[in-house]
Amino acid sequence: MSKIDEIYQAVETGKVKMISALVEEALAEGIAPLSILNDGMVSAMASVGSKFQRSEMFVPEMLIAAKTMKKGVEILQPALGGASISSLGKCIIGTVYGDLHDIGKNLVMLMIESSGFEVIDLGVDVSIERFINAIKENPDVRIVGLSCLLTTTMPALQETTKAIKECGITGFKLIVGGAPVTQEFADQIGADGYSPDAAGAAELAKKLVA
Ligand code: B1M
Repeated sequence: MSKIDEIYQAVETGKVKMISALVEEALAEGIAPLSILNDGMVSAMASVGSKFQRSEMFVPEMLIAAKTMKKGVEILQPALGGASISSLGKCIIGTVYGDLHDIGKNLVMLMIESSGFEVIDLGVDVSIERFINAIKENPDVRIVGLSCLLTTTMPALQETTKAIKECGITGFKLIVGGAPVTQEFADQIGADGYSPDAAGAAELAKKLVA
C-alpha cells in the first residue's frame, strides 16, 4: 500500500495516534505536501461524507476522522505554509453561526496566512455581532472570510454578509466559501468574492487587495 493510501485509510478510519508518523514518513519520502493533503486527507474526508450520507458512518466516526485530519494538517502545516511575511494586511475569518465545521476554514486560513496576511481567526459558530465587533476592533482589516458547510447555514451566511456590508466600515473585501456555496450564491448575497478551495481563496484575497 502506498503512503498516500495509508494516510487516506488512517483519516477515514480515525487512526489519530498513527497519523502524525504517517505524514512525517510521507514528507520524508519526498511526497508533495499538497498531494498528502488532497489525495490523502481531503479525499478521505469526502469518502467519510459519502459514507455518512449512506448511513455507513455516524457522527462519532465523522468526528474522529476530523480529529485525525486536523492532527495530520498540524504536521503538514510548516511544509504547506512556507514563509509568511504578513505584509498584505489583516484578514478576519470564521465559520458562520450554527455551523461547527472548521477543517476547511482552517486550511483557508493557513493558505491566506502563508500568502502574507495576518489572520485573526474567530473560530466556528461565529455570531454576526462577533464578526462586526472584530471588524470594529480592526478597522484596517483588508479581507473578511466567511465559511459555511451546511445548506442549513446558508441563510446565516447571507445574513452575516448583509450585516457586515452594512456595518459602516468600508475598505475591506468580503469573501465566502464552503461546500454548499457557489459563485452564483456568492453573487446573489453580495459577497465580493468566492473560491471553491483554500488555494483559490488565498489567490482571490491577494487579487482583491492588489
Ligand atoms: Co458534518 N456535514 N455535520 N461534521 N461533515 C457535512 C458537511 C455533510 C456534507 C456530510 C454529508 O451528509 N455528506 C453534511 C451537510 C449536508 C448538507 O448541508 N446538505 C453534514 C452534516 C449533515 C452534519 C450534521 C448536521 C450531522 C448531524 O449532527 N446529524 C452536523 C452539523 C453540526 C453543525 O455544524 N451544527 C455535522 C457535524 C460534523 C462533525 C462535527 C462531526 C465534523 C466536523 C468537525 C470539524 O470540522 N471540526 C463533520 C465533518 C467532518 C463533515 C465532513 C465529513 C467533512 C468536512 C470536512 O472537513 N471536509 C462533511 C462531508 C464533506 O465535506 N464531504 C460533512 C474537508 C475540508 C478540507 O473540506 O470543509 O469542504 P471543506 O473545505 C474546503 C472548501 O469547502 C473550501 O476550501 C476548503 C479546502 O479546500 N472552503 C472555503 C471552506 N471554507 C471556505 C471559505 C472560503 C473559501 C473556501 O472563503 C472564506
